[in-house]
Amino acid sequence: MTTSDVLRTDYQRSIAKYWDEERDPVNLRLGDVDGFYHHHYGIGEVDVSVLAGPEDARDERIIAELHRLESAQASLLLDHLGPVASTDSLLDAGSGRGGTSFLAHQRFGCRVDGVSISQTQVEFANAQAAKREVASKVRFHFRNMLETGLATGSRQGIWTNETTMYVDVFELYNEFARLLRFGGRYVNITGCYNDLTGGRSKAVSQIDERYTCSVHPRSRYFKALAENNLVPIAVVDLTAQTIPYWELRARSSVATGVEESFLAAYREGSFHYLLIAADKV
Ligand code: GPP
Ligand code: MG
Repeated sequence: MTTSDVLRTDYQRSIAKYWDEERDPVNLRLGDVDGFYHHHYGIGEVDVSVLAGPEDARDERIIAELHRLESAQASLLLDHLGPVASTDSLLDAGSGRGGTSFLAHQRFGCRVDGVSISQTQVEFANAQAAKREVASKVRFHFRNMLETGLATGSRQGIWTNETTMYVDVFELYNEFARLLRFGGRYVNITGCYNDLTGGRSKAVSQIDERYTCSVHPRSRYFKALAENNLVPIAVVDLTAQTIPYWELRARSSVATGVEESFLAAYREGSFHYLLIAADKV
C-alpha cells in the first residue's frame, strides 16, 4: 500500500511522523532487557528491593523492573483473549515495535498480524520477527487499523494495547466487527477519562498534549462496542494496579515528564486504566 492509502489525514500523518522519529530510552532501554519492545505501561506490585543495594546498578534494576511490569500488562491482556488455537489468526491493532504480538505468538503458536501507521515501527518489528525466526507466523504491515485490508471474518482475536486514543472508536469497532468471526474476542487496554467527574481534566489534557492523542470518555467505548455487535464479557479497572508502575517510573532515569500527569489523573479519579474484553456476535 502506498503512503497516501494508509495515511488519510494530516492528523494521521503527524502521528506517523511522531512514531517514525521516536527513539525514547524509556522504550528502547526497557526493550533491550529481553528483546520484547513495548509501547504500553505496566501493572502489578513493584519489587521494592530494586531500590536497595548497590547504587551503580540501581538504575539497571529499576529499568528491568519497569519492563517486567509492562510485560505483565501484556500477559494480562492475552489472558483475556480466551482459547486461541495454533491454527487461529490474531490482529494487533497499533502494533508498535511488536512486543505484545511476539508474546501472543509465544503463548498460542498462532499467526499474528500487526498493523501500524509508522513504517519505522513496521520495519523494526519485522526485523525482530526475522531475528526470532517467526517471520512466517508473525507479520507487521504498514496499514491503517481503521481499514486493515485483512479478510472479513479472518480473526479469532483482536486487541488494542493503548492505541484507541488515536482514532474514532465507532469507526474502529466497525472494522473489528468485520474482521472477527462469530464468537471472536476483542480485548482493549486503554486509559479513558471518567464521565462522572465531568469532562477532560487538566491532567488528562496534559496526557493528550504529550502524545497528540485524544483520550475518550469511558462511556464512549461501551456505546461503540454495542453499536458494532461487540458484547462485553469482562471489564477490569486496572487503575490501582498501574499506579506503582508510574511511581517507580517517576523515580527512574528514563522518566519523560508525563509521569506526574498520569499520577495526578489516576489519583484524582478523572482517569481510569481499563481492560475491556468483548465477544463478537
Ligand atoms: C505510548 O506508549 C502509549 C500511548 C501514546 C497511548 C497513550 C496512553 C494512554 C493510556 C492515554 P509508550 O510506551 O510509547 O509511551 P512512553 O514513551 O511514555 O513510555
Ligand atoms: Mg513506554
